[in-house]
Amino acid sequence: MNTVLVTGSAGAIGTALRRELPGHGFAVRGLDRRRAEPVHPGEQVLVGDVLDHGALAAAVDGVDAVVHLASLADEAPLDVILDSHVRSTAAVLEAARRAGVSRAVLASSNHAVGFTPRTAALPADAPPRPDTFYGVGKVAMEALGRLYVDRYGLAVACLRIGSFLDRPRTVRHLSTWLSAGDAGRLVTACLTAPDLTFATVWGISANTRGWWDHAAGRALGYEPRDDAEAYADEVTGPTDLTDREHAFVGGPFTGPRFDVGDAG
Ligand code: 15L
Repeated sequence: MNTVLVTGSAGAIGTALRRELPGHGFAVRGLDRRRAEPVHPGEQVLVGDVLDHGALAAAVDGVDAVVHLASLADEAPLDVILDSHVRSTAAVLEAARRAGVSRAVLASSNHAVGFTPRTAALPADAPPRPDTFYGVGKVAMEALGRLYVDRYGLAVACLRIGSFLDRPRTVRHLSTWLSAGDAGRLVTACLTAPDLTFATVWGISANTRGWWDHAAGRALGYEPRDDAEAYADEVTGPTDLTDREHAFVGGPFTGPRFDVGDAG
């Protein structure tokens, strides 16, 4: 069985992947600064920081692939973003390369392209248009992935994740939701696609109202099954498509609440 290192394994997506990936045939080794209860008997759970060279080197030793999730999931001052997204990704990719690990899946975000306006079937390789320092960090993360593909021949998939939640809470989430089951299917596709070199793929479910094109994910074998529409009666929020919630990929992150002046 292939073993996968999941960084940020105590977080929401990390916990979901620890649940889901064994059902897809992977043994998971988790690494997180916080101790997480194992969700499967015998699961390997390591406590450590990806910026701690020794802890990271021990964590990647002997694994077949890395899924790098460890990072903040929100806007923060630029210095914090540089550590959380840029230095951490550089450390993980370099540790993977040194350990002979040939494949990495990186948790990018829709906010790497958050200022992209609404259009029909937006491709997953839309060029960078970050909406925040957080989005800038994700652009840099993707660039580091590309560097390790071109310079060292790693296979790297960058997931431009939408809204990973147990269930959609707002009207925007009816387009952007990613379920836990689909997160497991998406990461499995990225870990197993035979022809992967470098790809950016949307991390969303098969949402009826989705406007981000699934083609790149499908090309890797991702077949999402869940649809946020099942929760449409429960959600609230603006419905006007000209509202920034819907007019841009990044929704609320494009608004004045996230002006970057004070965050630097
Ligand atoms: C993200 O990338 C964030 O981590 C999360 O907090 C949400 O803002 C999500 O995107 C989203 O766009 O809904």
